[in-house]
Amino acid sequence: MKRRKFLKSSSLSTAGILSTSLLTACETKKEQLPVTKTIKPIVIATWDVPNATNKAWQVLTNSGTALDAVEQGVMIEEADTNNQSVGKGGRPDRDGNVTLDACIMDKDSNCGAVVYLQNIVHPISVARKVMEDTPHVMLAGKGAEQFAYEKGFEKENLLTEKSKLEWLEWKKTSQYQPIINIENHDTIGMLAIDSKGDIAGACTTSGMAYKIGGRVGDSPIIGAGLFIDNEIGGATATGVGEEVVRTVGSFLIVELMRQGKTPQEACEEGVNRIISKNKDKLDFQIGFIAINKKGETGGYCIHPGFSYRVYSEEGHLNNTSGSYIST
Ligand code: SD4
Repeated sequence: MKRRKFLKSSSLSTAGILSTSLLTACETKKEQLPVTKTIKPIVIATWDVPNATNKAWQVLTNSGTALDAVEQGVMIEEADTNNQSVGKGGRPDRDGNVTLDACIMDKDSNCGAVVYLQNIVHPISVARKVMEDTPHVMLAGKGAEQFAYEKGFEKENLLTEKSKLEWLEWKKTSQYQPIINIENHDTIGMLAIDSKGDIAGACTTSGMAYKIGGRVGDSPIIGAGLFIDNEIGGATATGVGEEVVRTVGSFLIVELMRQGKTPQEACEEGVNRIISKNKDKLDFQIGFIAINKKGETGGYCIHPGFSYRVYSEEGHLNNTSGSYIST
């Protein structure tokens, strides 16, 4: 009896020790394992572009990558002739030529861009081909157009009747002077996080209306119109590109987030940097949006009237209030 009792109690205590030590080991192991966070996809875009963010959201919720989401999202605006700042239907330069700029950047800091591209509806997809199929980052003008045809893109007239008539009207009074103005807003910059937590961005525009032929803005310039660092976040810009280029705006905003600022704080500081360089002539529009690795977003603009769309599990939000300053 005594022996049995002894064996039983010793086996129980051994089991106890074992289970305790196993438990401790498990707990220790659990502590050492990386915390598995639920990653929530999210997309954010400049201006009120629900069709574009809807498209990107569909891609993200069907397990698509952030890169596919931003490309397919902005393609909606490129094809929409009612949007006169992007793609087909974009306002022409002062000679009546529609010239498009776009860039794209992925989670591995690969990037591609096209500038001064004519006759192609989807510059963003040509930019992606530059990124994926060439050793280069940027193709311009005729070279970019030729490359697009080689990749199977079709030639199309981008100047719609509406944009043509407006341009003809403009010519009557403009004395051929490009206007640095706020009339041409709707350039689309889009940032997304996919279900793996990876970030990508795209930016596409027909640029400033009635610009001098050959002019290129910030939108296709990596660091200015768009920048992604998959460890930190992403930012993209809309508005007068010359001002964004002068401060390398999107790169600046990502670096400010790296230093600990929230996307909102970083966008505000990016805009304030531009204001500080233009104290006496704030007659132009600049807006930035940003996202960080946690999925927090922000946006800020020099002038009222700026908005940006966010689509996440929490729904579809059009942010307008508190995202701008009046000058
Ligand atoms: C550009 N940033 O070409 C573009 C124009 C723009 O809303 O964003 N318009 O300078």
